[in-house]
Amino acid sequence: MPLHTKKTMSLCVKKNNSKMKKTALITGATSGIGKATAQILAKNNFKIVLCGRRKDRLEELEKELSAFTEVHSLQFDVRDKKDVLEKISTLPTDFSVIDVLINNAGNAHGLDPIQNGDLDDWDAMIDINVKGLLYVSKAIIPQMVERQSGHIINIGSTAAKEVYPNGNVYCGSKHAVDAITAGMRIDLNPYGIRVGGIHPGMVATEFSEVRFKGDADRAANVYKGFDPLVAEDIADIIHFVVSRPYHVNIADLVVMSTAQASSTIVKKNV
Ligand code: NDP
Ligand code: 8X3
Repeated sequence: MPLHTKKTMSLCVKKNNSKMKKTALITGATSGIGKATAQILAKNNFKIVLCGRRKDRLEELEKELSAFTEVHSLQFDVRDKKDVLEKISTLPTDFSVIDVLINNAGNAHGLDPIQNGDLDDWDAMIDINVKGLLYVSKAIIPQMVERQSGHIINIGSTAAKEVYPNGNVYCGSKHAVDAITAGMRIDLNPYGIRVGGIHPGMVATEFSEVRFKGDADRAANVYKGFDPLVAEDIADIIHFVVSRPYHVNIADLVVMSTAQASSTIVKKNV
């Protein structure tokens, strides 16, 4: 076969593959679970829209994943309603049809008894974990409803299922994510949209560094003495969930390390 025909054929295959690919928009893709999810989906035939606030990390990850797939980055703070809606509405045509939305951006801020809680920490957790998830969903759901297809995965937590000492507002925010997930599944059921929640236990990411405001020693101590989950464990599961046949919706998953039995019971080697 002449070389130029071979080249044209391989270009066609590439283009067709690109058309067959689904697009996943992942919030909180600059770190931890979101980043690992972007990495695994990029290597498994998804186009990726990376979202986060840290521009340098978005750029670095976009470069890394471009070796595997088409990638586009959106920089926004999920708390900024106007910016969330605007940025998502400016997605280039090739990325504008979102098949899979992974609402992952979130963090705990502080770990204090309710009487000592910091109002700014409370605002951050409610505004990011709950309202931010809603703003991003609001930007994407109408197109899924119109197409009568789509898949939304909300990252909750074991803190969505139980409350632990000093977890008060973080647990409240994640209980809200759990309830909103169930509500989405009910309201979007007539449109054939899949909605599920994934609820990890302790995962060694930057999560505790954020919770303890950069106190790296205190953060590292959280994961000492046992094998915690790592971001790739949850990313693997997300990949499994999004690659099921369309009639299968994994509605609710709680995932802990073997060492963890509940939010407060962890078998540690002392
Ligand atoms: P990381 O701190 O590693 O990642 C958090 C991600 O959220 C970052 O990419 C961060 O990006 C993004 N983010 C935080 N605030 C905002 C904001 N205001 N606007 C936009 N993006 C934001 O933590 P994890 O990967 O562990 O956390 C991911 C999700 O998993 C969270 O919802 C968390 O609650 C949940 N989870 C985590 C567990 C754990 O033990 N680690 C256990 C259970 C659930 P950037 O700063 O660049 O904006
Ligand atoms: C994070 C779980 O128990 O570390 O969502 O706060 S925990």
